[in-house]
Amino acid sequence: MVVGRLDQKMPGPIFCPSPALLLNNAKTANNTEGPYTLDEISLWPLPQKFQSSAVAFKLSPARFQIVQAKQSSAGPSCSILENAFRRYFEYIFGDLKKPEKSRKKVYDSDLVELQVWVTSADPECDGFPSLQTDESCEFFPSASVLHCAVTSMLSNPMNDRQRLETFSQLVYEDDYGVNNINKTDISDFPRFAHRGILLDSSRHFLPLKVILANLEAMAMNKFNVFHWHIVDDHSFPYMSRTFPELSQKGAYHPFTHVYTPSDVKMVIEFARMRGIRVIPEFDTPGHTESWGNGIKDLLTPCYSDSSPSGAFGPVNPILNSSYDFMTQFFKEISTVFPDAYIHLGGDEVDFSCWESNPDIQRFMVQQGFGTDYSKLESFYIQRLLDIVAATKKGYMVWQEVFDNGVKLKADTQIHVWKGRPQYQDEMAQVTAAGFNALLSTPWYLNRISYGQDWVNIYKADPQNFTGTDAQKKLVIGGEACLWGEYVDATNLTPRLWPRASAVAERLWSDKSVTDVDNAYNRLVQHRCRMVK
Ligand code: CP6
Repeated sequence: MVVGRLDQKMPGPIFCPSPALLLNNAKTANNTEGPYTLDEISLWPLPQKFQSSAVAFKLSPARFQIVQAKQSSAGPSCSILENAFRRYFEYIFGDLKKPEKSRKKVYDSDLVELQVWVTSADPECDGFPSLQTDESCEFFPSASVLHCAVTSMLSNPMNDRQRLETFSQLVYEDDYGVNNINKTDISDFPRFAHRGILLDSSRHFLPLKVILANLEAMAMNKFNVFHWHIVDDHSFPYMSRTFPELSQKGAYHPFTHVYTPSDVKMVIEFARMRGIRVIPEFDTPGHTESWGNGIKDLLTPCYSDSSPSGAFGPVNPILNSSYDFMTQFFKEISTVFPDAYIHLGGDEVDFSCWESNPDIQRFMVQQGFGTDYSKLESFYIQRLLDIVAATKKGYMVWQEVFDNGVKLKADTQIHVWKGRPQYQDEMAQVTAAGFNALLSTPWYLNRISYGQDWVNIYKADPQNFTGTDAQKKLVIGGEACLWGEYVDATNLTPRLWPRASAVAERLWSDKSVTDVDNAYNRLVQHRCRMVK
């Protein structure tokens, strides 16, 4: 076995091929067909409208700056802009304060400014992104300044992140180590408003650092929703102010494996700076084993041979105390998480424990539910939805809630995740009933196989089902899911990326962007950017 020695040369800085190099490679692979031009190869996800030219401008870190345009409506203290300008400058030129980085590249700069023009009505920029946030942007250079503008008056500094991400992807180093950007006109907007990633912090605890790193990768791919599947059967790491026993007794460790109120705040603020919404999921009545440790009588006692077996099932739907608990709990959640939506789960409810319990059997008879336990599930969900609606939040639910015929508010979003018989049928049924739908079935990234499985991920399309135009419009997007049974801090990043990038392009770029070979060339380079 060869063991590395300390005096051996350490690997140098990561080298990402320039767009020109990639094009040469692509040429030899006989892969130059299509309307794509040289610079376009490096953009991910591909913009909606794009025109580039071979005219290159030099950028000197000593002279170039990112500023707000004079006409911009955001105030000088807009935190999102300040933060994004600083991050992206460093991202493009490196940290100039570090001695090895201060390359003192003082040369003439063709471009002296990137001017960002925001037309938001929120000068302090202290708002949060929402489903309605306009993420469109225009991008055009002229003379010595590069202008970034937004077309819509509804627009918001949130989408500044999208522009700066695109801008940074356009910058490349030439053979002399000089940063260049080619003259490029871009008019861009997302195809879908909801572009999410689900992380599961219950099966394995995910340290804050891992979550933040993932938010950074999400920003590079223009994802805008972090679906935080924060608790489940295995552990309850969310530290509740109202019910501290939940994490004290339900987390893997009461101090080290929990998300404190300040941790949660940090995740929300880090995401906000990147135009990302944080939607927490508190999945009930199933998937709640860990809740039972802290809250007496919350879960249904299971029976075997007419006596309690010691095991517990889903939330007990026949006790008023269960609903009193949910009322207080979701009141807290609705204030801790600023997003207008909460994910309420409602998936995979195992009926066997309810069936075994004589009190539940009696309740079924009283209510006239017969032996149809999905009616009992609906009874619970109905009451939960009323509780959450009273907090003025909208809700998302997994598809079973719709499948079981629960009466839902019109703005409920149905999250499709099952594959049988076909997700296309489910998307058609959900939208035919007039509900917003989002898709995850083809994007279970916890599933792995050998080889380039990003291709099937890339080919799936949330609007690929039989239905009217009105139905297609009800599709608000989708989410890549990374369930945590076999994922922790050690393997999360490589399991998720760059395959999640394939989902990002499907949800952002135009429907017609389906050329796998072209995507491959851009993805290779985008992956390299993310590694860097
Ligand atoms: N946990 C919860 C899970 C899953 C779901 N809900 C799940 C089911 C099937 C697969 C992966 C994950 N682990 N709460 C379903 C939405 Cl393949």
